[in-house]
Amino acid sequence: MKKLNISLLVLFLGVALTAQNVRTIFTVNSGWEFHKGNLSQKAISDKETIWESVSIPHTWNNVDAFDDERGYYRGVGVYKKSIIFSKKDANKTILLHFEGANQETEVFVNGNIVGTHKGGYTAFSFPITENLKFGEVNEIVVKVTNAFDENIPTLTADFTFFGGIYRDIYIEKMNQVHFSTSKYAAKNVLISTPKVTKKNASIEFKGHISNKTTSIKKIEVLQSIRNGNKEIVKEIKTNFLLKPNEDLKFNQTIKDFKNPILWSPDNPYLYQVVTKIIDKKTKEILDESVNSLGFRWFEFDVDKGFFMNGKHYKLMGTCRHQDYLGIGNAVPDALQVKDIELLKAMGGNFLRLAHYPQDPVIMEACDRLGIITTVEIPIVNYITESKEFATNSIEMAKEMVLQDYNHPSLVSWAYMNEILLRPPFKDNPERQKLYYKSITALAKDIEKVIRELDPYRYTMIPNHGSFSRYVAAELTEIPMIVGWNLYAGWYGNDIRGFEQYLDQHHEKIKKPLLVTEYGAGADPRIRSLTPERFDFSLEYQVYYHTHYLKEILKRPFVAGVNIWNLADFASETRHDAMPFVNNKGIATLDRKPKDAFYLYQAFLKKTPFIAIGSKLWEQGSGFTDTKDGIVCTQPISVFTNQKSAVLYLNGISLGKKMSNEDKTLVWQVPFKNGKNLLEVVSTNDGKTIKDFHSIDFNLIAKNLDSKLVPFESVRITLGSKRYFLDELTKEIWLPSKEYTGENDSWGTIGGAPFQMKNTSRQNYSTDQSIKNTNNDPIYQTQQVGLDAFKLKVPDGFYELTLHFAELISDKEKEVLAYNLDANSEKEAENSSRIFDVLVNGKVIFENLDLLKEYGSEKAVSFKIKQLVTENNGITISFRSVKGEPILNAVELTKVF
Ligand code: GCB
Ligand code: CA
Repeated sequence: MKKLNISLLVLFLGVALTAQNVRTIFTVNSGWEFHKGNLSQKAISDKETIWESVSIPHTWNNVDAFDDERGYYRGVGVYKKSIIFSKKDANKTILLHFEGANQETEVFVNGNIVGTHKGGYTAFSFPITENLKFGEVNEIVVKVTNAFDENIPTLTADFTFFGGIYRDIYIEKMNQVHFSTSKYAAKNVLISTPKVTKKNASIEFKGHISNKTTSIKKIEVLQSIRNGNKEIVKEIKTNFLLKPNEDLKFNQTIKDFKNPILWSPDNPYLYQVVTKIIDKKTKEILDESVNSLGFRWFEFDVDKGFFMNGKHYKLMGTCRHQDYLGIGNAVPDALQVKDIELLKAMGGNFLRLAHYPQDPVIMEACDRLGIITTVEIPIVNYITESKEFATNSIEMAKEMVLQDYNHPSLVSWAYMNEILLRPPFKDNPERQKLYYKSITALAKDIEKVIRELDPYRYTMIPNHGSFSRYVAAELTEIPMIVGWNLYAGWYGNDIRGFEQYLDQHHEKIKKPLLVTEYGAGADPRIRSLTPERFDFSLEYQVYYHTHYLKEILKRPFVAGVNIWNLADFASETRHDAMPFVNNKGIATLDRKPKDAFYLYQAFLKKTPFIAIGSKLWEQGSGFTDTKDGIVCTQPISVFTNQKSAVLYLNGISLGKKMSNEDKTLVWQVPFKNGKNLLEVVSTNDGKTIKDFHSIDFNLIAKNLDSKLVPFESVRITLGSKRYFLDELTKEIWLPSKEYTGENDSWGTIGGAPFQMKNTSRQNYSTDQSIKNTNNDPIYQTQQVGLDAFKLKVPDGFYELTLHFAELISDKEKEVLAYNLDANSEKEAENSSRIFDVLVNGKVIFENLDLLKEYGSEKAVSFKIKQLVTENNGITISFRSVKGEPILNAVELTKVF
């Protein structure tokens, strides 16, 4: 016991002694003050200036990127902070390291500029020693701007450019002799494994050592490799002589690392490399660097796909954006890592860090969990044909490679996403040719730089589905892998266009293929029993991915795929069902799985898996199957990789189903009013797995005055086939139908669903968000030119709410007016409509002119109290004064 204590004491002392000397690294995230807007040096120190106290990670767009208004603040924000360094630090080299700030940054220490950085997604470090006062208070000021800059990628894109210091800030204190990394904020030791086999591996270590002293230093660089049990398995050391003020480039190699335990998605085995600079004279450790190391070899084959360590892997995964519900891109590390765990839980083994390098914790998690990765610089959609733009792009490429160089999970670098999506100079072919030339030239330059820095990985360009354009611009020629972002069945009408595209590539381009994006939008609040393109239902997303998955798995030449996207993400330019959000995630903005996520689990997971779908909805609603029925039958999907399963409703079996090629079992479930408990059980080879889901069902009688299911309330969206869940009230809005005559109890009479001109979006055609509501989908569809809407409810006192929104925008009206064919003239006239609304024959609104009174794309609701007597029910009728009347939604509640 005593002996142990002494040895422990010695151990602690030992640690304490070395720890004093080597580099210390810590975050300086706390205690910042922030001012939105630019400030002069004078205003920064002015007592009148108003500051808000914040901590890093921080963005100034977490609110305005999600609010009801278009646009978000793109400009300067100023951060400042006091910091004290002890006098003992005076002989150190001190770096300020930023993991990322969007997108241009200037850093000042005590009023002096210490560095500037361009680009929102890569790290940067500035030495600040010379500007510090030791033993006194220092002031750090950081100015960041996310304003548009034509010379900095990204210029435009389908995601929000949240501004601010949104990743960690670190201080690094080191000795005068140290690994120098401030250039490109590179990894302090670059480690590669040029040759790996099962029997033997070679390892290369590269870096720079700086001697900031005025004397010659004799040093030793020691590389110690520890295995997973943290036992030293290999060491090498090399002596170097450092002249005063020298920045020495070093290079060490191990040629015979015997029987390496290989890194792979199945077994992501990591070694640990500790590199030390040791003073030969004093034996003092001057600097220390820690890195992980994984041994693997890999290859992309044109016909057979991806191989790692000789084994075939179909790379199945997603892309990822870095933002999160309510906090934008200022996401704490712990939450970021959960994304990689989510991908792993999906059964994924592949991640495309699109469209930019991400927080270091992401790739660290991928190394640890066995997720293969690609990463890219954020050139998206357009380039600027300037020297600065090219230089900034190249600098970013260098930063990316030198910062992410050591990750065993990383197999390819990428750049230029969909660069020919909307090439400018449409009306000037000669000019456009020059633009194309600039793109090709820039691609070649970036390709060259990346290959020189890292000859051990692949390169890739992700294109959109416009085959010949990219071939003509040589963009399928320049990189080693061709990526395609394919959306047949979403943007493109015919879903089979997907497999045709794949086969076309395989036939014509002799390069490995990755499907770098594919996806369909699904608003978690929308479901449909008749899913169709652009309805944004969870069900259409499942349909789309089922088709794609099967086609992908059939084709070995498809090396890998990345679903667009792991989760929904902020995109300020989008106005779909959920404004300012791209809903192609297979998880929500706060990472709740959508049904498509379970589909992937069923296809990809190797362990027994079963899940009941529609989990995002704990509510259900619908009309009884028959007039005097007491149940409503609706389908429930179960996703499983098992051979069969039985579904129970409130303990009663609904029968056994055998698995099929879609790995989706569908039961027709007779829901009753109130709680419905679903339990699915699968027993195969003696093993049982289960899943549960409880649905609170709001049953409405088909015959609205049924005695068996008394009427309480109903909510109907017109011109729509979707079910919509209001997340606040938990009420469900049901699709509309036509009133078919005396035997029917409710529906529309006359008119047709709204249909926007000049769009491929079919029924769900407004790509406009609706102001003054969070429930845009209720207002985005409507019945146009209707005569009436009938609800034959029993006698009583009711509250009736009519919901309107003029969907023809002012912009649309202009287009129509200029388009002088007969039809559009009629259309333009229709767009300014005036009508009367009557309830049970009584005029409620006379000459209602929504456009004039409220403007277009505004949610307009009217509540009306209505007494119903003598079995008359409620009839809302419309009388045109000018143009066609409209109605978007109806809500009816019985008061008593
Ligand atoms: C793409 C883009 C991506 C978009 C996506 C979409 O091809 O690369 O940035 O978000 O399509 O959803 O339209
Ligand atoms: Ca971080």
